[in-house]
Amino acid sequence: PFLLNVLENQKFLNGAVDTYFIDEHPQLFMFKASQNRAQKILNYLGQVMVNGPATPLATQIPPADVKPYIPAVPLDLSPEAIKRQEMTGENTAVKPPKGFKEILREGGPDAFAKAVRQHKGLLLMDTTFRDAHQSLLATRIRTHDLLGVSPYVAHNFSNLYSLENWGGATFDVALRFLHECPWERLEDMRRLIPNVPFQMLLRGANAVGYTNYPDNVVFKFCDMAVKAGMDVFRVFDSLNYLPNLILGMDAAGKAGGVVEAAISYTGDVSDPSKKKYDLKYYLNLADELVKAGTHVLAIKDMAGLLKPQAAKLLITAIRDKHPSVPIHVHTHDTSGAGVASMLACAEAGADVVDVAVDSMSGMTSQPSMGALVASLQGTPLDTGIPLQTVSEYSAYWEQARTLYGPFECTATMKSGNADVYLNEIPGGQYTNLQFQAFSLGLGSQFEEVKRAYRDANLLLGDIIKVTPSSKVVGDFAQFMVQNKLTAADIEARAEELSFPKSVVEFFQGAIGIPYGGFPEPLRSKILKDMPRIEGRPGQELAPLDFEKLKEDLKEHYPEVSDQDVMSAAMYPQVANDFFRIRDKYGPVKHLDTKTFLVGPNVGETIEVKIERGKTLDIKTLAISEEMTAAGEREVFFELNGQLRSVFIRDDQ
Ligand code: 3PY
Ligand code: ZN
Repeated sequence: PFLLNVLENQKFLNGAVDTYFIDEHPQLFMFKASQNRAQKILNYLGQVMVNGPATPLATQIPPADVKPYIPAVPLDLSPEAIKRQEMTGENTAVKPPKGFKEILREGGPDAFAKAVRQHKGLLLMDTTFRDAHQSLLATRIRTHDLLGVSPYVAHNFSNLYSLENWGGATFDVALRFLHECPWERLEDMRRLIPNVPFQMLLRGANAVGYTNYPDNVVFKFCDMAVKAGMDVFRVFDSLNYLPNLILGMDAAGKAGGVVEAAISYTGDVSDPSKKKYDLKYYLNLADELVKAGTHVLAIKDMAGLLKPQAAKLLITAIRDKHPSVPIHVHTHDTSGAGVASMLACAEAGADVVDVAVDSMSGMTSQPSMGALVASLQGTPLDTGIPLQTVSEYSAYWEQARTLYGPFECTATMKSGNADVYLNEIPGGQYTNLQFQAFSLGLGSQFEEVKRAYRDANLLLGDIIKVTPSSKVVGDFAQFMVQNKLTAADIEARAEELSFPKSVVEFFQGAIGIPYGGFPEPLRSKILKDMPRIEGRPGQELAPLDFEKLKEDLKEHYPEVSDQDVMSAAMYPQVANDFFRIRDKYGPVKHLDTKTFLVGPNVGETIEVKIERGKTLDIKTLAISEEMTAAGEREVFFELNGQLRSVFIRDDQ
C-alpha cells in the first residue's frame, strides 16, 4: 500500500520530491519475482533460438559479443549504504551534483530560461540517447544500454543544458522493434539521472507520430510525458506551419514543460540566389514564436544545411532582435561542417548547441562533443566539461555501438557528403534512403534517388523537409525513380498518374499548409475534386475518447495502463502488437542486447536482472533435434540451477 501511495502522489510523479527517496528505501522494490516472468523470458529465448531474430536485422553485420565497460561512479561507503547494498545487491552511488534540473524544479521554465541565458560558457545538449542513434543506428539503441551508462551521465554531465533522450522516432521504434514500453524507458532514465533536464522532440500536432492527432491527444500526451519525467519539449512542425507549432507549444506549456519552439531550417541564408527562405522569413517566424511565448528558441537544422557563414548571419540577427530569449541550435554533420557551424553559432550568441558523444557523432548524426569541448577550452565559451570525461563516455558508446552492428548506417555510408547542400535530405532519412537503394542492389540508384529528391521537392513547391514532410518528398522521389519519370513528365501527366498516398494527402492539406501555398496547377491536377482541408488539420478531428479506448483494450489486455492507452492512441496497430508480445514474452528489455537480437548460444550462461536484487541465471542446454507432432521443438535451460524447458513451434 505504501508503494501505491507513492505512485499516486502528484508531487512525487512531477519530480518535485527528491528521487533519492527511492534509493534510501530499497525495501520498496523487493517484490517476489513472478515465476511467470522468468518462464516468459525463456519462451522468448527459445523462440529466437528456434526461429531467429524477433526483430528484423537490417544487415549481415552481427552484434558483437561484448559487455561494454561501464565507467565507474563514486560510491557511498557509509554503513547504511553498505547495508542497503547487501539487501539489494546494487551498488549505491553517491548523489550526483546538482544541475539545471534543480533550477527548473525550483523556479519553473522561466527561471530555467533565465539561468540558461545568463550562463557564461557554451551549453550543450547531448543527443546520444536520441537523435544520434536515430540517425546512425535506425533508432535501435535499447533501454538496457541507455541505463548502463546513465549513472555516469548523472555524475559527470550535470552541467548539460539537457540530455535528449525521448521523442522523435524513439517512441515508435521502442514499441515496434524493441518490444519495450517507451514510458518505462523514460521513467527508468529519470530514476538514474535526477539532475539533468530531459529533452524530447515533439512533432507539433503530430506528437511522436507521422500524422496529425486530435488536439486532446497532443495535450494529454504532453501532460503524461511531464509526469513520467520529461522537461524540455522541442516543438517543431514539418512545414513550419504556425498553427500546428502553436498547438504543440500550448500542449507542452500547459503540461508544465519548458517550451522550445523550433524553426526548421532549409535553404541557405548566405546565398542571395536562394530567395524563398531568406533571413526575413526566419526572423518573422522567430518573432511569431517569441510572441507565442516560447521559453527557448530553437533552430532545427535537420539536414545539416546551416553553413558557418549562414549560421553567423542567422544567429546574429535573431540574437539582436531577441536579446533575452535563449537560442538553441540543432544540426547534423552530414557534410562534415557541423563543428565549424556550431562554433560559428556559439560565437554569434547562441546559448546552447547540440552534440553527440564522439563515438556516436559525425556523418548524419550530430557533430562531436569532444571536438567542440576541446575547441572551446580556455576560451570565454569554455563548456567546463573535461575532455577526459567525454572520452570515458565515448569509450562506453564505442563498445556499446558494436552491439548494434546489424543496424549500422556505415554498412553503406563511409564518410560525410557535402551533396546534402544540393538534395537537402534530413539526417535520419539520408541513411534510410541510401540503405534502401543499396539493399536493392542498386548503389547507383541512390544517386538517382538524391537527384529525384531534389526535383520532387521543387515540384512540391520547395517545402521544409522534416518528418513527416520529408517522407512525402522521399515517397515522391522513389515514385519518380521507379517509374522513370522526370519532373517534366510529372507536370505533363499529373492527371493520369497514380501518386503515392502521402503525396496526395499532402496536397489535400493533411499535414498543414506550406509556406507560399501549394503549387498550382499541380495541386488541382492531382486532387481533381478530392476534398481539401482548409487550415489546421487537427481542428477538424473529433477528440479521442480515451475511456472508450481503454475499455476496448481491456477486453484483450486486462492490465492495460493509461500509458499503454496513450501508446495505442499514437500507434494503434503497433501498440497492440507490443501488448501481445509483452504478454507472451515478458520484460525482454532486461536482456542484454546481443541476447535480445540473436539469442544465446547453446551452452552460454546469461544473467538477466529483472528487478533490483533479482537476477535470473539462465544457461542454455540444448534444442531438441526431433519435433513434436505439433511441429514444436523443446528447448532446455537451467534457470537458477533448475532444469526448465519450453516448447517452441518451428516456423522455419
Ligand atoms: C524526427 O522527427 O524524428 C526528427 O528527428 C526530425 O528531425
Ligand atoms: Zn535532428
